[in-house]
Amino acid sequence: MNQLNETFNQHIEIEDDRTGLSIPTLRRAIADNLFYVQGKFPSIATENDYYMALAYTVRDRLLQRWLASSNSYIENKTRMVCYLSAEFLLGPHLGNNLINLGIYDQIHRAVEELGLNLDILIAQEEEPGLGNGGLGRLAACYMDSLATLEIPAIGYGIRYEFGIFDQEIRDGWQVEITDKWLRYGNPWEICRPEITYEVKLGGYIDHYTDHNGNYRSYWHPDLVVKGVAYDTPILGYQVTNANTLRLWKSEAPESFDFQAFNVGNYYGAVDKKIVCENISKVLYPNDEQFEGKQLRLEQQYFFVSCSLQDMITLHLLYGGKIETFHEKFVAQLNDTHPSIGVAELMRLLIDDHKLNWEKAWKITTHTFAYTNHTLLPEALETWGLDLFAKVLPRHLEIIYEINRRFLEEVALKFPNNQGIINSLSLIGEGDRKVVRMANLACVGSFAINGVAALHSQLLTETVLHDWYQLSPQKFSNKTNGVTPRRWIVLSNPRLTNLISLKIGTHWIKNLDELRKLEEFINDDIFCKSWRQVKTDIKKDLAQKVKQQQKIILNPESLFDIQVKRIHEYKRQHLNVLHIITLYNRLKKNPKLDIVPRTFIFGGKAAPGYFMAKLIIKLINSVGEVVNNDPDIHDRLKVVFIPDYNVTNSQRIYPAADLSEQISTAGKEASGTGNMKFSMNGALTIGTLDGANVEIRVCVGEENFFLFGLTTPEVAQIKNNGYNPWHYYQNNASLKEVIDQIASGYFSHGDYNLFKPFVDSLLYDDQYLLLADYQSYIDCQDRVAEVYRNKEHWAKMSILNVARIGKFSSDRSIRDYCKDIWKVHPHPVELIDLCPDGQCRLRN
Ligand code: 26W
Repeated sequence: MNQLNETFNQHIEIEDDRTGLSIPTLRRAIADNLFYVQGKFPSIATENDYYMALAYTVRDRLLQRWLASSNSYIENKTRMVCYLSAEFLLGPHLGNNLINLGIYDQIHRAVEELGLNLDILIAQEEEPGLGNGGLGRLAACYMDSLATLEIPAIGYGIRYEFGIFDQEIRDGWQVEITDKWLRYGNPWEICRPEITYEVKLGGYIDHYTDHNGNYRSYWHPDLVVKGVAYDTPILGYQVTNANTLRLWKSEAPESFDFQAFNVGNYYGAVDKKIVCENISKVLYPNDEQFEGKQLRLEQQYFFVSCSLQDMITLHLLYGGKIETFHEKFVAQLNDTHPSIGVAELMRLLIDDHKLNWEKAWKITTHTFAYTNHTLLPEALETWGLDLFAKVLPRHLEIIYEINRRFLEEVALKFPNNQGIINSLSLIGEGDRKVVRMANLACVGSFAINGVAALHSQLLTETVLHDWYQLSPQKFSNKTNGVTPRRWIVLSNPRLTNLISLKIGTHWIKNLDELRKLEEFINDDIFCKSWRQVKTDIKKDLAQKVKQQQKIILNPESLFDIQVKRIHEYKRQHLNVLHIITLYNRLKKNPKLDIVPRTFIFGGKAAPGYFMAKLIIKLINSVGEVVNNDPDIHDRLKVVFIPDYNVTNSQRIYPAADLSEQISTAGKEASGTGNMKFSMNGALTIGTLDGANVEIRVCVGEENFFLFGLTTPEVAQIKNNGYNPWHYYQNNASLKEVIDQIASGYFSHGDYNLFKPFVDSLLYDDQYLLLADYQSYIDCQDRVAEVYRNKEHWAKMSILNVARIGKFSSDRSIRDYCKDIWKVHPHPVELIDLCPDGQCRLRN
């Protein structure tokens, strides 16, 4: 801190201290921001003050690039990708921005010279957890790749005041704590109070004929809410392009204050204000489980309406005609959550911009493309008709009209086929009438894709089979990817350095170049360094676990990790069955020579998902017994790392030897954690599910531990009347494990605690754990044998990294650009926003 004082007294030859990248300038800028933004003297500044000062320093550099980008996109009237997503699970910005700006080392030095520690400052940032899991994190990776590939793009979503809950573990159970991520302010966002749109809700529709004789509708809403734009610049890696993530916050329109004053019902008006503000208040924490809540429908409509109004405003502002909207904008629907956009764009075009139906429909169906992210039937969004009519009366009319015209066409193409009409209808007519959002997305989109080869194929065979019959040309596969900037460079600097020493740094932008590592597979020194890197990272994680949970881990043991949302289809409990199997082997034969293993779990359960919460309790209960049994002698350890999020995951993926990707075949659409593990040199034990299939082909079958039933085998076993009892009765070690859980062995004798769990396995077992048990155990035994040969394991690990290039989100985004979006890179040049250093004096 004294050093900071000294810095102030130094005379610095000024580069512009808001854009300059030299170490003295950065140092000066940090000090400056501490004074003028945080309003603190170094002597009383907290770590958070320093973090904020640093964040503003980095933000200034971002803004220069962001303004240049927006300016250039507008001037050149470039075609834009709009990524519509109810979730963006960004993770902390600071480290990532330092990497993408290419100033990590400079900042490290500058901060050090100020007597501070960069790691500590980076750790101050509360991550924006505006997503549940895979879908939200994918959106964040795609934003990084879009900017890196210099594609003009806007991400549109919701600025939840409370993101995904923080998880604590008490007595082995999950406890949810509100995520107050905005508590200390958010230096990465820029509020745009002038960019607002009104969104109507509820009420009724009037019909009339206008003076040109056109039949028209007028919507009298119950409630009008205002959406305010909050922008976050997303900078690409080593480029000038910085795109916008625009998130909407809901507020009451100004008129409320006025009404309150006039009407005298102050409290009544304030109530309404709260209703408005509630819309963007909290992220729904359900993953893959649809819940037909009114507020959720309002959230979806709110952000989609603001976003489409914004796109139209931008288009008209820069001289576009409404008729050419779809030529300048393409809107990707990230699952069905934003699919109300199809009806909303029709409404905006017809009611507000006075286009006729045919023109509006042409524009709409040339604007949207839809990505499906799940096959689980319980995740499919269908809104009860009553609720839908109450919240969105005008949209229901529009949906009926879309449906009427559409089903006429279907009937022409498939005469006398009521079956296909029923399945394609936008309205489900079961015991309960519903609006089917997937069907709305399909009819309104020119392209439909799944997120891994197997998933895309299953879509055409199952949930979207009839859509595929109708319009096969709309369908394609776009296998997911993840950004190597966050998931290797930022989270694994040791591995990054080792790789870059051998093959340079181009791989960071062109991940296929990792292939050059294959050359060094027989270089003993390299292989040794590779192992050393992994061990060092495992030591770091062990240190952290010791600090936080007082559990001692052996960094020489096999780190066997499963981190992801807790869900029965992901089968964390199959992993537990294996742990208990090993435990029992050791109990029977304490001298048995087994490969020591550390089992690490992490993940949140949806708060209302009882079985998922019970699985967390089971993991912790088994851990308590195994970790403290003297017979085990530290050869097995079980750890549940609480509050799995982006920040924690960046420490976890690099430390893995073994990646658990063990979902029931046909259930995991893609998975993206599987890619992150493999990129960091973990080997995978997995089923033929989601992107595992493609990962295995790329890294080579001999470098992947495959087990379990295939998708067709799962279907067959179910068709034949699956009987979990049969497996239980005929497999002694399986029976022992289940009996043990049932007996209260892991619950201090309480045999009721895990009864629902045991019953669900024995009498239902939807996800075929018992059918896959032996195959999994045998495969795990193979894993252990291979791990004994550390040299061989290291080679397999290197090959996994060398061959993982396909799973960069850069590749995914290139595929979307070429096949679906038809957009091209638009490189931006850095312009001097302050020529002659005068910008702060100019008005
Ligand atoms: C309405 C409740 C709800 C909420 C979220 C239903 C469905 C979702 C998401 C679509 C679930 C999700 O995140 N799916 C995951 O998407 C990832 C990115 O494509 C895939 O890698 C995962 O396999 C898939 O489970």
